[in-house]
Amino acid sequence: MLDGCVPYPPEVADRYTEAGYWRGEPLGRLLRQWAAAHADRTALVDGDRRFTYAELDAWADRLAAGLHAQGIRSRDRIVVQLPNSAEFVALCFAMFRLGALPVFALPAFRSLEIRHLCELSGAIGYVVPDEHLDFDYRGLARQVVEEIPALKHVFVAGEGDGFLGLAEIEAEPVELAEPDAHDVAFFLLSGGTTALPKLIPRTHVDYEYMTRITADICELGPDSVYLTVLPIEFNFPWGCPGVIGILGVGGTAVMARTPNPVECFRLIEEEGVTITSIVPTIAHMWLEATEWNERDLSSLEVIQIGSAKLHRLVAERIEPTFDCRLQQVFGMAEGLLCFTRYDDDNETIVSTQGTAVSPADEILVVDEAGNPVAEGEAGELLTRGPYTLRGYYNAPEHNAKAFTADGFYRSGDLVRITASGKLVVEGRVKDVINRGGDKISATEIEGHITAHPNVVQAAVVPVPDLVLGEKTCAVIIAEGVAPKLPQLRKLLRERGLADYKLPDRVVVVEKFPLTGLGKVDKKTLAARMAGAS
Ligand code: J2J
Repeated sequence: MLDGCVPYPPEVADRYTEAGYWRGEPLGRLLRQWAAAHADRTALVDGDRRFTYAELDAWADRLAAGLHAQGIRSRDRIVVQLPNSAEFVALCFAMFRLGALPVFALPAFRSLEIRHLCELSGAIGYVVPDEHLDFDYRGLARQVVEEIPALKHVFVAGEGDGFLGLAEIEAEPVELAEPDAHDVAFFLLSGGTTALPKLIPRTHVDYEYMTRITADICELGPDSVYLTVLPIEFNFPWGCPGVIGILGVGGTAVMARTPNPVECFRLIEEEGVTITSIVPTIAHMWLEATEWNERDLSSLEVIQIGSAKLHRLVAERIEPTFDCRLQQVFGMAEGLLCFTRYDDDNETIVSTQGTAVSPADEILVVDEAGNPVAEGEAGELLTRGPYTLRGYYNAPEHNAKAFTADGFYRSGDLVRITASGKLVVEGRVKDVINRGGDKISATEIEGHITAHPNVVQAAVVPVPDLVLGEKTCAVIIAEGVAPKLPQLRKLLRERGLADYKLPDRVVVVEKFPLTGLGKVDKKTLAARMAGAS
């Protein structure tokens, strides 16, 4: 395995292989098999463009040869920041064939996050669109390239304008050595428990298993049509079962550029979408939109909702409004997925996050001392299994805290298991704000806010919000004139932060409540802020 990754212990890996979970085939080879089985079926729909499996397969070969000709080799890291698009899929499979490693960056990321990802991954390349949602990514790339000398290659999906366009590098397919299926295929990002995101190495075998088992639970087949609504770099739309899961059964993945119901409902009607995955905030927006949007959504069979707590009242409206099933999903880029099942009773579907997708997933619910809680009590969720990581990339010190000695990942989520064995998310112990499914590290934002000359101390806490679930409240102790919200937002934006991380509220206080250990008591502070709005 790539240096800096923590492999599964050999006896565990053997067990997963013997049980048939891990099949030992790299993702690049799998696309070839899917293309052989479904050559003329539509694999991808992106705007006016449609790609058959044979076309996608050939495209990935030409791109792999092109990257190789540019000097990209096996295990080279490339930060990929593309909108939902056919290019993203073709490029990833090209890199899988080459053994080069995509590092997934959200389109919302700006210079600070991209710089961090490049440095952390040791990337030699960066792929951007020319423009997306009125933002000039080539400008961002120019800025990043200047600051990161190791970044030797920038490729642009669209007009290169000084950089190489992805279409320009395509070349006649060449013979390439296949990567080891047990090695890393790509890197996902952690949801911000630390000041800056950590890299999650996902292997070919673990990811293929996860997509296969979830496609099976969702009963996907060649006639299934998946609508990619969330950013494709996010684990949920990419592989739960998402784009890879649908390709594995010969179905079609349709790309939406935004979650806007005007765009998404049109695509559902025109393409006969059967399944999609969204976050509660989008579910809320779509429910409202059904009141005025008259598109025919009757092809929808299931809507998966996850990434943040789904309010029961919203959950109850999904099936009657869309005349399709609701599937609650509790997941994490680190691995473990829990789904409600189609044959669960209605109460289970609206009020729980279901059960783990693999029989080999191991779940522990523990108290602060690390001991299992009494049945039905809430505690921290610990997990390990055939598609859950054993360590973040190049992070030995953090890994020592984030994993138990026997390889369980400490999720930072507070959960309880009901009498019938279903998981319910109760809250979390990690210092994260879950803003409509976007995870924001409180520590990261506090660090940037205290860069303001008049801020002595800052504590960032979540406050409840009807639409987003949670919003970000910055509580500050100031010296002299305290900055107002617009000033703080401007400061953070100038420091290169993504927009979704900017605080929604700022409150000035004289002092913070403290815990017995003298640390800021964030629970009490959050409760005060929730009451103060
Ligand atoms: C409450 N909190 C939830 C839920 C995730 C599928 C679905 C989601 C993610 C994801 C994902 C939740 N209710 N139903 O990767 O493949 C919070 C938890 C969790 C964190 C993980 C997938 N579903 N969460 O959200 O890595 O706090 O992955 O630990 O972005 O989201 O965030 P992330």
